[in-house]
Amino acid sequence: MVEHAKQQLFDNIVSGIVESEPEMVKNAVLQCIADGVNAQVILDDGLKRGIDNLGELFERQEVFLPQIMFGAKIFAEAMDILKPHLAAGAETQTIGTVVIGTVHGDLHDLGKNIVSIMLSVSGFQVIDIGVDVSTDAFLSAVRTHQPQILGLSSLLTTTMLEQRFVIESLVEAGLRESVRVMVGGAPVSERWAREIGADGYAGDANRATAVAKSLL
Ligand code: B12
Repeated sequence: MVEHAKQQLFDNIVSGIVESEPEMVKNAVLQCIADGVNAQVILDDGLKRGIDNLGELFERQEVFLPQIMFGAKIFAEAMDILKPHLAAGAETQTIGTVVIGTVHGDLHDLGKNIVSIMLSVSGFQVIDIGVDVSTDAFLSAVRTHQPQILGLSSLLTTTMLEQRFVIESLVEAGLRESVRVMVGGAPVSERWAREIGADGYAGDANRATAVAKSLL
C-alpha cells in the first residue's frame, strides 16, 4: 500500500477520535485491515495517537470530558474490530494465568484491555476483573484463580496509591509469596514499582508481555 495513503488512513483515525466521528474511525480501520496493514501498527499509529491527542487537548482545556468519553467509546469499538487481527497467530498453549484489573477509584480501562489482549495473544490465560476493583476483590480473585501474576492498572496519580495498598494487603493476607505483581498505567514508573515492592512494571502492552513472561 502506498505510504501516503496509509498515512491518510491513520490521520483519519486520529481525527475521527479527536473530533467524535465514529464512522470515520471505523471505515479507516476497516480499510487499513483490507489493505493488509499490521493490526499492531493500526493500534500504535492510529488509535493510540488519537486518544493521546485527545488527552493533550483535555489537559489544555480545549476539549472537555464528554469528548474524552466519546473518544474512548470510539477507541473501544475500534479495538473490537482489531482484536481478532491482533490475535492472529496467537499461542494456543497456556503458559500461565494473569488476574488483571484497574484499581479502586479508577475507571480507565482502555490500556488495561490492550494489555489483556496482548497477554492472551502471548499464551496467558487472562482473568480481567474490570475497573474500580477493590483490594478485597483483588485478594479474593488471587485466592480463587491462583494466578502466577497479578496486574494492577492505574491511570490517576491519586489511584496509584491503591497499587501500594493492594500489595500491602497481599502481604497481610499471607498471599504475597504466591503471586508476582506487575503494575502499569500512564503515571506509573519503574521507580514507583520498586518503591511499592511490585515485581514488575511495563510502560506498554508489548513490554507487559515480555515482563510477564520474565516473571514466570
Ligand atoms: C480516555 C481517558 C478517560 C476516559 C476513560 C475511558 C475508559 N474506558 O478507559 C474517561 C472519560 C472515563 C476519563 C475520566 C477521567 N479522567 Co481520564 N483520561 C483519558 C485519557 C485521555 C486517555 C487514557 C487512555 O486510555 N490512554 C490510552 C491507553 C492505551 O494508554 P494507557 O492507559 O496509558 O495504557 C498503556 C500503558 O499505560 C500500559 N498499561 C496500562 N495499564 C497497565 C497495567 C499493567 C499491569 C501494565 C503492566 C501496563 C499497563 O499499557 C497500556 C497499553 O500500551 C488520559 C490522557 C492520557 N493521554 O493518558 C486521561 C487522564 C488519565 N484522565 C485524567 C483525569 C483527570 C480524569 C478524570 C478525573 C476527569 C474528571 N475531571 O472527571 C476522570 C476520572 C474518572 C475515574 N474515576 O477514573 C488525567 C489524569 C491526571 C492525573 N495525573 O491523575 C489524564 C492524564 C488527562 C489529563 N492530562 O489531565 N478519562
